[in-house]
Amino acid sequence: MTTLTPDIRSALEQQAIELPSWAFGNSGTRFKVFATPGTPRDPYEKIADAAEVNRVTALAPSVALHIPWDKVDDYADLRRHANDLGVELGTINSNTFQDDDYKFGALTHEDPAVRRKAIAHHLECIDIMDATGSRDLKIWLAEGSNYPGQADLRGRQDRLQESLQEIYARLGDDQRLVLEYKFFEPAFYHTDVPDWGTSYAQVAALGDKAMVCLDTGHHAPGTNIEFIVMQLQRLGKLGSFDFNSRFYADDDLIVGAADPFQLFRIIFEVIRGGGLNNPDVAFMLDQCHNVEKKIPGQIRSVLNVQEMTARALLVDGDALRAAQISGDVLAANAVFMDAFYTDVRPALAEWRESRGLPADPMAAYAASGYQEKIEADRVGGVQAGWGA
Ligand code: LRH
Ligand code: MN
Ligand code: MN
Repeated sequence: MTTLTPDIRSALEQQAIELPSWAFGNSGTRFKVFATPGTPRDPYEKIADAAEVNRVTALAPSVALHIPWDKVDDYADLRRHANDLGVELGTINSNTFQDDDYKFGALTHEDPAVRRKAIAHHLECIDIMDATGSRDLKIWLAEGSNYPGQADLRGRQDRLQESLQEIYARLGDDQRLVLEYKFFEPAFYHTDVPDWGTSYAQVAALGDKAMVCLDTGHHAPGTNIEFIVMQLQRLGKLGSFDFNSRFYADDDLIVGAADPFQLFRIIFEVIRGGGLNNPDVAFMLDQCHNVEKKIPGQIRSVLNVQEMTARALLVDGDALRAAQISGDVLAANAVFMDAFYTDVRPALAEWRESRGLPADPMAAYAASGYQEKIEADRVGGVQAGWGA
């Protein structure tokens, strides 16, 4: 069995992966949303479910909220509820994609009144962050156009910067803004923040508290995502990840499911760039569980990240460098692949047990009775927020 060195164990022990509240709600495609028994009826229940993931894995100490999906009257109370369950409230995600006023844009809109409304929403999100103790405001903009000529591409970039500056100015000293890019969808011709370069240009112009958010599902097929990870870290602007996996587009499947090797390569670059367990680089999930059970789906996800982190930590850095310097292509690749092909699951199970955690968190959750209880208690769960 592979042994995990004390250094590797210590790195794994510090690992923290933030869960998205919306992963616990019902979700689907534009064709159908399937209701799952036991789905949370409000943000309090979403947080309770997230706390279960942390209870069996000790990997998920915080929960991201999406506003207005997770709107409550009293955020300090929601925070107490989370803390009572052993978790924190994390990133606040703004939402300017479900309001008729934003049909032609929000922060980029031609009409100052619409821009004002969208900016006000972000300022409200920052007020919420003050109450929840959250550090990060995550902005993803569903803005763009469908037809050539429809929109003034350049004017929209300028207005975006102006709007972001107003939002940025309201951040507290310990708060950050992370700007997420996505190459298409819902717009199909142009998107206002389509790629890391645009996000970088926009946040670099704001200042040190603005960073880029990299969602792994938001690139064209075949994109070398780990290269982007490397570059953003070189530039000191990799603020956070939205992890998920995809076969085709923004599938939001379980991280590490579609392409475990890609996840390994990404985490290897995070480690190489000093981003692992570095608070500047937040690890988050952004997933939806359309057909599988949601809590086990999240448990599987954080375990996948943990497994690939352990494997990436196993890369023999000295041997790799020696092979790289001597130009030994195949030896370098072999060092890399040896780590990737190492089955770390037995060692991780043993290590979990040594820390008083279940060796098999999936089995521990299944045996806990929690799923049966929520399925019996909760009737009429909410959607993840899509259309809600
Ligand atoms: C957009 C996105 C963004 C949203 C989330 C629900 O595709 O990745 O992060 O906030 O999905
Ligand atoms: Mn995302
Ligand atoms: Mn997405």
